[in-house]
Amino acid sequence: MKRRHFSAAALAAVTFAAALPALAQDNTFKIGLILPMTGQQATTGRQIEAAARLYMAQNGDTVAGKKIQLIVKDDTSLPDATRRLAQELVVNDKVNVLAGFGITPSALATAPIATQSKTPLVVMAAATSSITEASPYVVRTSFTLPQVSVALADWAPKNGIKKVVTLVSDYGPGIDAEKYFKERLTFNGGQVTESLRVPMRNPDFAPFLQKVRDLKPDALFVFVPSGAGAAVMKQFLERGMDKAGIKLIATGDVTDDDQLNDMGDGALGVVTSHHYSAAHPSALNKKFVAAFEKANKGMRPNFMAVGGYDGMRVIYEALRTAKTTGKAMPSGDALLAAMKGQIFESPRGKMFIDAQTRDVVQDVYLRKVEKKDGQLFNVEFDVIKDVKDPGKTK
Ligand code: VNL
Repeated sequence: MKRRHFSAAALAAVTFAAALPALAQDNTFKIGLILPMTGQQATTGRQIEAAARLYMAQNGDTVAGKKIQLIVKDDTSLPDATRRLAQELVVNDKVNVLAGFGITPSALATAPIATQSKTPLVVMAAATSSITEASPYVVRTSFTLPQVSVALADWAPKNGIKKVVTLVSDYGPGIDAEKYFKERLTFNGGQVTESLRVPMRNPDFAPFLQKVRDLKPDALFVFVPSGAGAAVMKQFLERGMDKAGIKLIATGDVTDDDQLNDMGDGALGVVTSHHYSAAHPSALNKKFVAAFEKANKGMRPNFMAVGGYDGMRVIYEALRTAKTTGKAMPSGDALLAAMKGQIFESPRGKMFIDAQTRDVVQDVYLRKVEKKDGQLFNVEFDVIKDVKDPGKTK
């Protein structure tokens, strides 16, 4: 009798213990944040993780009665690892949202998992136009290369730049940048006299720049992913391209706020187009930059940080507004629906998630590198409002 009583209690204890994780899980909203924390794109991972943590520090970790858990995974900048980690996060951790994605191949490799598991996939960094078409569960908070490249191709011919050589990283975003820059420049009466592509992994810019020197265009247009800009700038200056009368124009990935201040005065005057500058003169951005620097030993936020910060905003707001029954966790479809059409002020300016394309619609700025209080910044001097991704076919 005594023994039976004991085992009943033990059984109850076991049952209770087994129920605990289930209860905890029911109330925990999990965000699987997959980033390149090491490898070639490590600066992108560092910026986005810092931004996501800042967003949580500022906005708390409870939304609509749910506890937010951020699970950060390092994909070492390799797409096979991204896909495997996403699979594990969905199957084992049962994450509610997948987020991050430092490079296009990582986002494309993971898109089918989002589709199969009906999990929203928030792209905070990668910027090839077609990514949003790889799965109906993709939502993007970064930018697209076509979006920013056409602005520069409109500016250039009005500013004495008619003949241009393009130099891009040889993969998705570079090919987008090359195509849309060339199309628009040609439409505007300019000419791309040569299109050069450099390998994405361990690029050596020297032989390409030598070729550009011989071709003597009015300007060299460059796209390289975040982290590679300083090397381009250094070699451009070392080869005396500027002194040979060749202007450097680029997407803002090159004069990346993560590296710009260490590029030296040779970077002064470089004109770029992009959606975010740490020098964007809004009250919200000043607050964002100050808080980010304070939380990260003075590290200046770049466009990757803003993609991560806004991505967290899109996820929090979706959880807050998604349709659910009672206290249940919203489904992936309900979250996705609540992400579509979000419109808000970002540190970059006004930002909008187009409900049809799930891509970001935003202002694109023309900027020039200038010195402010002894530091180099991308200072905005013109803006094109509400730019949709020109790469969308529908
Ligand atoms: C991509 C586009 C990556 C722009 C970047 O930095 C970037 C991409 C890592 O789509 O792979 O600046």
